[in-house]
Amino acid sequence: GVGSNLKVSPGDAASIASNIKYHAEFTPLFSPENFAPSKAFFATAQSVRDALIVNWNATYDHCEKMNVKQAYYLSMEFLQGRALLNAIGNLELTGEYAEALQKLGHTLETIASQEPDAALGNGGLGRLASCFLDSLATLNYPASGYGLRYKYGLFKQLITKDGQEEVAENWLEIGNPWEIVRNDIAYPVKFFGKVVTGSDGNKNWIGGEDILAVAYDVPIPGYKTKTTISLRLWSTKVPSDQLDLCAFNAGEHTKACQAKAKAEKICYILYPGDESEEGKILRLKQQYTLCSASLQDIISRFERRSGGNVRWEELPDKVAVQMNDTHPTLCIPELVRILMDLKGLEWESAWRITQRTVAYTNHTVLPEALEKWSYDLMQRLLPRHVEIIEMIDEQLIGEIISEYGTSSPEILKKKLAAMRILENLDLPASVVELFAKQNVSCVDETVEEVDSIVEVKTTEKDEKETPKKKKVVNKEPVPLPPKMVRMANLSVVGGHAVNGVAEIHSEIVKGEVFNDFFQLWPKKFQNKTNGVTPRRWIHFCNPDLSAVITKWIGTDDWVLKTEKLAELQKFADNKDLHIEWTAAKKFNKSKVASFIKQRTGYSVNPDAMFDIQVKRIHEYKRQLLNILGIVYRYKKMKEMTAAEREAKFVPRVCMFGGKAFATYVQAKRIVKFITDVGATINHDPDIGDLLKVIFVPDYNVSVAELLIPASELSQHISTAGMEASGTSNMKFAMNGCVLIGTLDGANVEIRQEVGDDNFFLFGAQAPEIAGLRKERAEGKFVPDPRFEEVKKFVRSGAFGAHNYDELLGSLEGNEGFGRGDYFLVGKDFPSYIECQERVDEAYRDQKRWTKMSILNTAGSYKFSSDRTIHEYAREIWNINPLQIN
Ligand code: DL6
Repeated sequence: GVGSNLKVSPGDAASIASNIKYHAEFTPLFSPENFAPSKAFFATAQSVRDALIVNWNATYDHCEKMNVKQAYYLSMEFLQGRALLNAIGNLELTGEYAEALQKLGHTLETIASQEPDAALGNGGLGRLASCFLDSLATLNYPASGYGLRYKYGLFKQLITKDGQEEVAENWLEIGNPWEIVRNDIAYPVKFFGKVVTGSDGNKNWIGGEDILAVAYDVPIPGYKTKTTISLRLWSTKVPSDQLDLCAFNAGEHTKACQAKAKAEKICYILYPGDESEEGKILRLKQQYTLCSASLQDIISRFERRSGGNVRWEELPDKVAVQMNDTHPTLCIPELVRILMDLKGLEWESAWRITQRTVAYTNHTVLPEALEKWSYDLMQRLLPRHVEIIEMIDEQLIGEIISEYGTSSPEILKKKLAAMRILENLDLPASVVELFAKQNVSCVDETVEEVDSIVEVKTTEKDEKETPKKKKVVNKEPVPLPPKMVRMANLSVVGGHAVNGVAEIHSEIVKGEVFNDFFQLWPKKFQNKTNGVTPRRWIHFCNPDLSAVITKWIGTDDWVLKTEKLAELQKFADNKDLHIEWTAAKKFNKSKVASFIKQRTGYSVNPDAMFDIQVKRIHEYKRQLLNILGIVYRYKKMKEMTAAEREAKFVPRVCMFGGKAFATYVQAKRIVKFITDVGATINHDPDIGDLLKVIFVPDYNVSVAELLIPASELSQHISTAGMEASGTSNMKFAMNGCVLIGTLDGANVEIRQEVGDDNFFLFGAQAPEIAGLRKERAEGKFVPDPRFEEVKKFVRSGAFGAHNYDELLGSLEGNEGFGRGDYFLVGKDFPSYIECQERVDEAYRDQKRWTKMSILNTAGSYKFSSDRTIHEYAREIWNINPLQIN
C-alpha cells in the first residue's frame, strides 16, 4: 500500500512515461522548462527508485518478522558503477522503460549514459563486493552490505602528454537518486580519549573526539525476485551541538567550523595518502568508523528483534559478519568492546561470541600488503581497542604455548614471532620466565646480525615508488624495531573462517602466508573461488550475445542457472551459430571503435583483432610485458616488406586501460610508456591498420561494460602466484573472449573449465618463482636475445627522447633502479612472444577462433557469483534463502 499508482512505477510503458513526467515536474533540482537528458535521467531514476523502495520495505519487513540469521558484508570498497540499466533489467522492465523514454523523446541508452559511475572502490576487491550484493539479492539471502559513502569517488584519470593525471571525481555533484538518507539512523563514533576503570571494575572509554555516522541506504534489487537488500553507507558529520556558535558570531568562522570539517573529511576519499601521520590517522578513522557504526547497527537490530529477551550467546545464530580483507579488522576488538563494556559480558563469553560471528577473506598474498598499524598510533586513537587486542594476543600466546610449549624453545620462539598480533612487543612475564628457565633469550637477535636488507614493496593499496636497494653494513646498535599491530593475524585469530579467493591462492594462503596458523587450526581455512554476476557482466552489458545464447539454449534461464551455458558446447561447430556469434561480436567492436575515436581521436579498424588488458596498473600484473611484446612485434614489422608483414601478422588493436595509484611512480611510468609507444606506432604509415596501441583513459565499470563484450583476446599475465584471483578474466571468458595468461589466480580454474586448447598459456609457474628470483639475484639469469633487442630498441629513441632508464632498469636490477626484475618480465618474455605467435595463427583461422570463443562462454558457468555466494552461505555464514511473497 505505499503511494498511489501515480507515484510507484507500474509495468507498462504509458504509465512509466507518466511517472517519469511526474518526477520531472516535481524534481526541484532542475528547471521545469526543459527536459534535457540530465533531468530525464534523474526523473527516470526516481521512478525506478520508487519501485525499488516498495520491494525494499517488503524485504526488510519480512526479515524483521522472520528474524532469521543474516549475513553482513563489511567492505571499505563497493564498486557499483551505474545502477539504472541494472535496476530496470533486474525488474524486467527494460523494454518498457525504453518505450516510455522514446515517447518522451529520448533513448534509454542516452539517458543511461548520463549517470555517473559510483566508483567507491579501486578494482577487483570492490567490484567483487558489488557482484556479491547482486547475487545475495537475486538468491533471496537475508543479507546486506556496509561501507562508507565517500564524497569523491576514485579519481578521474586524464591522459596527457605527461601520462596519467588525477582529478577529483565529484560523483555526487548532481545528487544521487539511488540513496536514501536516514537521519533516523546515526551512531556516535569516538576517537582518542582515555580508558578509565569505574568503581564496579568496568572499563569506560571517555573524552576524545566524537563524531556521528549517518546511514545512507542504497536499495539493491535482485534479478526476477522481489528481494531488494540494502547497501548501507556511512557518512560522517559532527554531532549538531558542536558548532562553536560563540566563535562563529565573533567572526572566527574557520575556527568555528573546524570540528565540522574534521568530521566530514573522514568520508572525503577512498584510501587517502598515508605517508604522513595525519594521513595514517585519517585512514584508521575511516576503518574504525565503518566497523563501529556497522556493529552498533547490527547489535541494535539484534536487540530489537530479540524483544525483551536478549541472549548474547545467540548473536552468532543471528549474525554473520564477513570482513572483506583486513580493512574491517577492527570489527573484532569493537565487538568485544561492545559486549564487555556496554553489555556487561565477561571476557571469555565476549571473545567466544566474537569468534563465532566474524570471518575473514584474504585477497592478496603480497606480504607487504598485509596491513600493519603502528601500535603507538593505534593506542592514541583507540586506547580501549588496544587493551582488547592485548588480551587477544595474550590468549593467542597461551594457545601457542599449549601447542608448542613442549617442542624445542627455538620452535616456540619462532612461532610466537610469526603468529603474534603485536609485533616487537615484550612477551608476557610468564613466557619470559619460561624462556629463562630454558636459557633462551627473548630478544630477537636476527635484527642485529642483519647486514644487508633488500626491501621489496609491491602492495596494491600501498603502491609507492619501487624502493631502492638498501644496504646496511653496520654493526652499530640498531634502533628498536617499531611496535606494530598485525591486522591480518588479528583477523585470522578473531574469525572462525579464513578464505582465499581462488584454489591456487587458498593453497598459498595455507602453505605460505598463514602457514603457522594453518598448522594450528587447519579447519579454519577454506577456499571460495570468486565469481561475477552474469546479470551485469553478460546479460545487460552484452544484449546481442545474450539473445544469441538464449536462442540456442532455448531459454533465458541461463542468467540464473549458468550451468546451462554448457549446452552451447554441442553447437560449437554449428555454422549458423558461428554467423550469429560473430555478428554480435562485430557489433560490439564497432561500438568500441566509435568510443575510442571519441575518447582518444584514434580511428581503429573493427575488423582487426581486439586485444585488451584492463586492470589496475601494477608491476605484478605486468602491463610492461604486454607493451614490450608489442614493441617487439612493431620492430619485426619494420624489418619486413609490406607483403611479409601482412603474411606474418594479423591486424590487432591492442588496448590498455587502468588507473595507477597516485603515488605509485613506477606504475605511472608504465602508463606514460604505453601512450608514447602508441603515439609512434599509431602514426607510422608503414604499419597502418596492422597494429594500433590505445590507452583508454579513465577505465571504470562502465567502460568495462563496453570493452569486455567487444574483446577477442584478453591478457591476464601476472607473475605466477601473485594475482589472488582476478575477476575480469571471468567476465572476458563469459563474453566469448579467449584468454592469454599465466597459471595464476582464477586463470588456473578457467583453463580447467574451458579446456587447454581454448586458453593460451605461457610463463613460469608459481612453484618455480622463488627459485628463479634466487637464480637471478645470483647473476645466473641469461636473458633471451629478443628481450635484449627490444630494450635496446626502446633506448635507441624509437619512441621519442623520453628517458626510460628507470623503467627498463627495473627489469635489469641496475643499482639504483629497483629490484632486479622481481616480477620476472625478462624470464617470461620469450615464452610470451612465442605464445602470441600461436594466437596470431589461431586467429587467422576464423572458424577455429569462433569455436574457441563459444567454448569460453560455455565453460565459464562456474564463475557466476551466485555459485560463490551459495558456498559462503553454506560453508561460512550458515544462512538460508528467505523468499518473500
Ligand atoms: O578477490 C578480489 C580481488 C582479486 O580478484 C584480485 O586478484 C586481487 O588482487 C584483489 N585484491 C586486492 C587486495 N587489496 N587489498 N588489500 O584488491 O582482490
